[in-house]
Amino acid sequence: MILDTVCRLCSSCCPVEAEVVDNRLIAARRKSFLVPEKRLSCPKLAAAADIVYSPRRLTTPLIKKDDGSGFREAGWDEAIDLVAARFHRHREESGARSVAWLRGMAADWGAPWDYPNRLMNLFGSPNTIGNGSICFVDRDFAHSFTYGAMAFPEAKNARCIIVWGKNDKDTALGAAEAIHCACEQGATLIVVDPVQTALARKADLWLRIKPGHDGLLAMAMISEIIKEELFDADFVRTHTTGFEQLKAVAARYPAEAVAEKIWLNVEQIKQAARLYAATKPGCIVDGNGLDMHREVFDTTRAIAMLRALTGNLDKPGGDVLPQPIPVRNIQLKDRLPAGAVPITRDYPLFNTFSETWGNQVQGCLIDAILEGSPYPVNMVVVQTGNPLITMADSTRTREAFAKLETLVVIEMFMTETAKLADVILPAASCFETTQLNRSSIRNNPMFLQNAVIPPVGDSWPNWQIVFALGRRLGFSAEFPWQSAEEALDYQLEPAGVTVEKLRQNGNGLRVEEMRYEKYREAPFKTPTGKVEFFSARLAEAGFPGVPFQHGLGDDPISFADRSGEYPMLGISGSRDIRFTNSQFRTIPSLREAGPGCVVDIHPEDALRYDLTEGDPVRIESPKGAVEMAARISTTVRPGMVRLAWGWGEYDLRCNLNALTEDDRRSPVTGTSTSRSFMCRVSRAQQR
Ligand SMILES: Nc1nc2c(c(=O)[nH]1)N[C@H]1C(S)=C(S)[C@@H](COP(=O)(O)OP(=O)(O)OC[C@H]3O[C@@H](n4cnc5c(=O)[nH]c(N)nc54)[C@H](O)[C@@H]3O)O[C@H]1N2
Ligand SMILES: Nc1nc2c(c(=O)[nH]1)N[C@H]1C(S)=C(S)[C@@H](COP(=O)(O)OP(=O)(O)OC[C@H]3O[C@@H](n4cnc5c(=O)[nH]c(N)nc54)[C@H](O)[C@@H]3O)O[C@H]1N2
Ligand code: SF4
Ligand SMILES: [Mo]
Repeated sequence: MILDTVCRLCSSCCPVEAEVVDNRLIAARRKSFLVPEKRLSCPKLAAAADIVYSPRRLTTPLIKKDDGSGFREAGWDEAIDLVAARFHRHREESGARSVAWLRGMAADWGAPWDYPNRLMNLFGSPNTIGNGSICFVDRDFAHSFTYGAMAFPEAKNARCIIVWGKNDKDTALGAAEAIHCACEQGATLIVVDPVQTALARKADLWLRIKPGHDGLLAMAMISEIIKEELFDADFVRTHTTGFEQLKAVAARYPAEAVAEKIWLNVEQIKQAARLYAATKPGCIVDGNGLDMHREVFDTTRAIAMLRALTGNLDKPGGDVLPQPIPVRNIQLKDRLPAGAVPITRDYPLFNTFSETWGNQVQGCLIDAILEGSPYPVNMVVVQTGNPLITMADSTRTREAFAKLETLVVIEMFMTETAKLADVILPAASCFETTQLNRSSIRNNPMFLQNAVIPPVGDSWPNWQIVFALGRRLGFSAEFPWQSAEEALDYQLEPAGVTVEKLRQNGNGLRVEEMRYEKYREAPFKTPTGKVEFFSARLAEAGFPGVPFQHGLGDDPISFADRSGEYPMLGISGSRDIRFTNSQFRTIPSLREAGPGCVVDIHPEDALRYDLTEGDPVRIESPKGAVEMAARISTTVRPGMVRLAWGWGEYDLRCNLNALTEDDRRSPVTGTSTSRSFMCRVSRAQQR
C-alpha cells in the first residue's frame, strides 16, 4: 500500500509516499516538483525503516529504580500517575511555576505546539519553553518586526538568489531543489558563508564572511544600494517608514569601512549589492548560520530590510509573505493565573511578538535550576529534545539537569538526557503519528503527517501522552479528544478544513489561492502598517530602532577577547545529510555510509600543528575539550576550524557543546553565541 504522509525526521517536513505492507513501513520516497531523475534523495528517509524498527527504540515506559541502579519497566497507568503526582507535589511545595516543560525540535512547531502549552497553562505554570532563540524563531522575530511576518524565498522563480548562512543541500532538500532549478534557468547565485559549501563552489559570487559578522555586510550592502540609488523608490516611498533614519545609519557602514573587519574586499561587497539590487526578482534564503550569534536579531533585520529596499517583498521570485491557515489557538493562555511571570521574563518582546510561540530562551531554564534566577525550577518535562547535547555549555547544562528533583523525558531512544530521567515515556516516531506541522499552517498548501503504521511496541504518539497527562492532572474537560483527528478537527475548524479532507488531498490542499503584493490590499502587520526601517517599539524598549545604530556590540564570537591562548576560530557546522542534530548515529546503515566525527582544518594549519588526515585532534575552549578526527580541507580558511555537529550523543568526546558558552546572550532574543568560538587545537593521544 502506498500512503501519503510527511517525513518529520528533520525539520524540513518533506511530503512523502510511504510504502506499507502488513502494517509495516517498507520504504518512503520524497515527492517533488522535479522529475524523478532530478530529485534529491535523502539518506535519512532511505533509512526510515531502520530508524523506526531500530532495536534501540524505547518501547515501554521506564521508571528509575529507588536505589538509582537503572530503570524498571512500567505500564502507562503507573508512569502517568507518577508524573502527575510529581506535578502536584512540586506545585504544593514551590508553586506551579517550579515545573517547566522544555520542547526540542523533533515534534514540530505546528499544531502539536499548542498541546503542552495548553496543559501547562491549565496547570498554572508559564514555563513552556522552546529552543527558538537558537533556531529560527529569532529570525522570525526579526522578519516580523520589519514587515509583520516571516517571509519565505520563492527561489524557484528568482533571477537572483542570495543564500545567506544556509546549506539546503544537506539540510532542506525541497529548498535545495528550488535553488538548483533556478540556477539551471540562469539565475545569479550569491552565497554568504565562511565555508566553501557545495553551493558556494557553484555560486557566481561567494562571500567568505567572518563568522558572526553578517550584520555589517548587510549594512554595507544597504549603504551601497542607497548611495547608488539602486533601491525601489516607489516601494520605499509608499510602503515603508524610517528610510531617512536607515540611510543615516547605513552611511556609517560603507563597504570601505567594513570590508577588512569582515574578511571581504570592498569590490565583492559592492558587487553583491549591485547584483542583488539590479537582478529582479531576487530572494534571500536566510538560515541557521545567522542564528546562535549574539547579533542575530539586528543582522536578520538588516537582511529583511534589503528585501524591502529592493522592492522584492511579496513578489513572484522574491520573498513572499505567507498566507497563514487560520487555525484555532488552543493554548488557553487566559487560564494562567494573572501576573504569572515566566523564567524568560528578561525577554518580553521576544516572548510576546507572536501569538503562539511563547517562551523560547532555553538558557533561562538552566539559570532557574542552578541559580534560582529569577526563581527555582525543580521539575522539567523534556519532550522531543536532547538538551544535554544540544544546548550551549554542556557542562553547565548537565549540572542543571542532574540537580533537578524530577526529570521526565518523552523520547524514542535512551539519550544522554533520558539517562538522567526519573520517568521515561516512550514516544512513537513520525510515521506512527498524525499531526499537522508548522510548514502546513504557516502557508498553503497544507499536507497532513499521517500515522501510516501503528506505534512500535507500547510507545505512544506525543499527542496521546500530553492528552493523557492532561486528563490525569484533572483537565478532562479541556482534553476531551481521544484521537489526533478529533483535536485537529477542532483546531482546524476556523479554516473550514478537516483531517478527512486533508487525507483526501495527499498532494496538498490550498485553503486560499496564492496572492502577491498583498500589502496593496491590507497593511503590513506592524504598528505603522508599513515596512519599518525604524522601529519605535524597539527604540522605546531601549534597543536600536535601526539595526546597528549603536554599532556592533563587542566581538560576536565567543571567547574572542581571550588573548593568544585560544588563537583558532572554531565554528559549529557541517550538519551531515545522514543525521539530524544529535540523532541517528546508532543506525548502522547511516553511520557507516560516510565519515565519522571530523574537524575540518586547512592544510597550512595541519602543517603547523603536525596533523595528517584522520589524526585525532584535541580542540579546547575555556569551557572544555573535544576530540575529533582531522579532515584536511581548503573549505575552511587558515586560522579557522569547522567542527562536525551533533556527535556528542554517540560519543561524548565529540560533544561540540562542551566548547560553547551561554554566558553572553543577545539582549533581545537571549540567543547564545554557540555558533562560533575561539579555541586551540593540538594532536590528541591516539585513541
Ligand atoms: N553548538 C550547536 N548547538 C546547537 C546547534 C548547532 O548547530 N550547534 N543546533 C541548534 C538547533 S538549530 C536546534 S533546533 C537544536 C536541536 O536540539 P534538539 O531538539 O535537542 O535536537 P535533536 O538532537 O534533534 O533531539 C531530538 C530528540 O527527539 C527525539 N525524537 C525524535 N522524534 C520524536 C518524536 O516524535 N517524539 C519524541 N518525543 N521524541 C522524538 C530524538 O530521539 C532526539 O533525541 O540544537 C541546537 N544546538
Ligand atoms: N541533515 C540535517 N538536516 C537538518 C538538520 C540536521 O542536523 N541535519 N537540522 C535541522 C535544523 S534543527 C535546522 S535549524 C536546519 C538548519 O539548516 P541550515 O539553516 O542550512 O543551517 P546550518 O547547516 O547549520 O548552517 C548553514 C550554513 O551556515 C554557515 N555558517 C556558519 N556560521 C556562519 C556565519 O556566521 N555566517 C554565515 N553567513 N554563515 C555561517 C555554515 O557554514 C553552513 O554552511 O536544518 C534542519 N535540517
Ligand atoms: S530532508 Fe530527509 S529527513 Fe528531512 S524531512 Fe525531508 S526526507 Fe525527511
Ligand atoms: Mo534548528
